[in-house]
Amino acid sequence: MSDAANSIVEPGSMADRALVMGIVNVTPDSFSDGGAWPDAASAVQHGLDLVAQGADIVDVGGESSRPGAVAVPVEEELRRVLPVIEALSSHVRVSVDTVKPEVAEAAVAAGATLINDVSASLWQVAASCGVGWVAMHRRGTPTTMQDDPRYDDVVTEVRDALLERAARAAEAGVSEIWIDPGIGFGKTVEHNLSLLAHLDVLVETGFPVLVGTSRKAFLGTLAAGEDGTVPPPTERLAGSLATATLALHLGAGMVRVHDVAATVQAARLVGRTVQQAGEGVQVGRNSSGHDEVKG
Ligand code: HH2
Repeated sequence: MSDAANSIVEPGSMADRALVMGIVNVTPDSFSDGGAWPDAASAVQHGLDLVAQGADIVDVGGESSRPGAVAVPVEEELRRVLPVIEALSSHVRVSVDTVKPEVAEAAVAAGATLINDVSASLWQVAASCGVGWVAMHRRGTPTTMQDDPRYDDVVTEVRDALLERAARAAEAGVSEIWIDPGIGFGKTVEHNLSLLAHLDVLVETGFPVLVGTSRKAFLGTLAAGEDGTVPPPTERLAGSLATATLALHLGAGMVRVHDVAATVQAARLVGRTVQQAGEGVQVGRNSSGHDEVKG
């Protein structure tokens, strides 16, 4: 594996633009691209295409987490993701999108250096494997999470839940910890918008922030025509780019997207704007930043 492909994001590192994570779903049922890359060869080619478009990391997943998704047995998830991770990890940094410790460990052995964990429960695996970890917030499981989600104060509750997990991971020795508000995971349209509008609250924790809005249902709802027609996931690029740009402007260090080329352009634009203002894009914030959190 090349050094570039293997690099861990250093705390406090600066860059010209924030990172773009390209999505490689090796699944038959993902909400926007299920079945598009059904075998390892086509999934690897898709990953290489995303790298050519400028992806900094590719996120390989073998189990959909969309609302109502059915869990996949470990063996099947391994069969889907391992050959893809093995092939891609010599070209680009690879994360594995899984909630199963067995899959995370095998993925790291195959070359992944970041565990993208929508259950925010695998920090011990990340610690023992010596890789980075993404803690994403969610309420419930894919089967139940959209059944009337309620919060008193969604921004504070999500921040506090993520900080609690991130602190445990830091104690366990994980040196690269990302936090992610989990847009669409047990959240209404209003919850998603509040989390985006107040993303600075997550950024201020000091942990680098990852945001995934790409093609999600709330963008379809907000873009519905007067006749109520909701654009399908593949026709939500405008909302995906608008929300990615908003998140980057508010300080997200990475966005997780399907449409890499367009998002890289948007990230460059935000990066240049921030530099024009005399600042820099801080990608890897101090990963022990929980010590600095106020309130
Ligand atoms: N969203 C999805 C999956 N994984 N990981 C993080 N960290 N943040 C997210 O917002 C996130 C995620 C859902 O998107 P997708 O992978 O396109 O769909 P599916 O879960 O149906 O495969």
